[in-house]
Amino acid sequence: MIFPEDFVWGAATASYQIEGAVKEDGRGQSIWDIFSHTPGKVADGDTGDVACDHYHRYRDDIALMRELRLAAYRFSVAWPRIQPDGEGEINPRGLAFYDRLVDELLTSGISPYVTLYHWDLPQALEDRGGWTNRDTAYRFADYAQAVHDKLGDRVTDWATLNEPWVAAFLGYGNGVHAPGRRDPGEALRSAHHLLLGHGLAARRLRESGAGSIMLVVNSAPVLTPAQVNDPSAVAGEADAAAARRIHALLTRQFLDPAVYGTYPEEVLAAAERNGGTAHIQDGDLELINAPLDLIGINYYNPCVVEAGPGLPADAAWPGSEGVRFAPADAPTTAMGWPIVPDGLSRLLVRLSKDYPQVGLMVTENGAAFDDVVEDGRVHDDDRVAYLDGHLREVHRAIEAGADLRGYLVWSLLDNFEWAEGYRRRFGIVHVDYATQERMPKDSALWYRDVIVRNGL
Ligand code: PNW
Repeated sequence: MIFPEDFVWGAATASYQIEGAVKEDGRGQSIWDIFSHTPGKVADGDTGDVACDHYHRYRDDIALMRELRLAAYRFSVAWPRIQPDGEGEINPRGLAFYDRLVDELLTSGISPYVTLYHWDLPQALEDRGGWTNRDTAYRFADYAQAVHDKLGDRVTDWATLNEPWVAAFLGYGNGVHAPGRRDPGEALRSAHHLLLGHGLAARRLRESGAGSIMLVVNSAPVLTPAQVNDPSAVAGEADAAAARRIHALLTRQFLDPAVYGTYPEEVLAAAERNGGTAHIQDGDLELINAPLDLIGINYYNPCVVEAGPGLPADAAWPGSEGVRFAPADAPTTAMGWPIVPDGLSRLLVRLSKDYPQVGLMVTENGAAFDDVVEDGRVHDDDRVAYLDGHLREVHRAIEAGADLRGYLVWSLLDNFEWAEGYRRRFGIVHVDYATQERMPKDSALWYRDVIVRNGL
């Protein structure tokens, strides 16, 4: 099973999950500093204060990436390092870290993929409403411009937002993520302002000569329970309608505005039921519809739903009234997430049909398992099987015609898994948090061989 010659192999991380050094070189506070230090919000009271100490160990981590033969490394920039208060003066010491990081990657022959927003909003902006405030979108575009001004001579691949669905609906809908607000209307408004920020930033990046611009979404095929193990199962009309609505809320809510400048009617109806659509101003959709080179897909598991007459909306899914979220008949990871590898090919083929003018890249895929260190090794056969199964589906999607440019595993390192803290390990490299020692798991060595062979 050989992949296209120019297929990009790599790994991904995010600033707050790995950097630590939260008080260093003039970094301001982010919503995740405040949230993780609020008792009860993160498992075991974990915080990103130290995390993987990547801020100090980035050289060693890049040496490791090189040993693993990664061609690409996707990381995110911490906005509060660049603008401690989210606006105005640029903090040169914060920007200098990413400058060093990019130089070290390039010296090592690894292409940097820069994500501008992976959820660490400056707390000063949250104090003024965060993403519920339209102004945050404009502040984001200014920040994006500042980062591009510094790194744009060496970085060609840019992503504006990581997973605006999670940022809006877990941050402002069910409150499981920072800033921990719980209001369906605010969540929908935040989603729109995130999109506006994407459009404004994408335009600024384009005008500044950015090589490639990407929007990264968490996406999933939305299936009925019977379709999990039988893709050809035909759903009844009520179940099919539930699945269509959830697909609109999860994926089309972001990709239709970005690619076509339109909102699905399901999203507008959800807004109408939760405070109205006044936040969607004339001209916004035109701004959001900025030319896009790539859609980044983060895939972990399918979304399984059926009709649930009379059920209220789930807090993370405003607009999901009358839908039941069902378990999947499949084995699960340590996150409790079902393992359905062919969900990835089903998703990629569908997106390549729905958005044919934009290329695709798998920007995250991976799994947390309860790793055991034995004689200084982690024999994570379960993770190898997960990655192998999903890569076969990536290959299948390419054969079926999907314009898929690359695959980035989540994650390079075990790291701060948001509300789950450090107890969930997604890395292909094990991190001993007491010593900060890194050790490639069997999955890392396996992945290196896949990269070297350019196939399975
Ligand atoms: C993604 N959900 O998060 C993020 O981009 C990563 O930072 C994260 O570590 C990784 O996936 C694993 O969780 C998600 O509840 C978090 O649907 C939650 C969901 C999806 C993605």
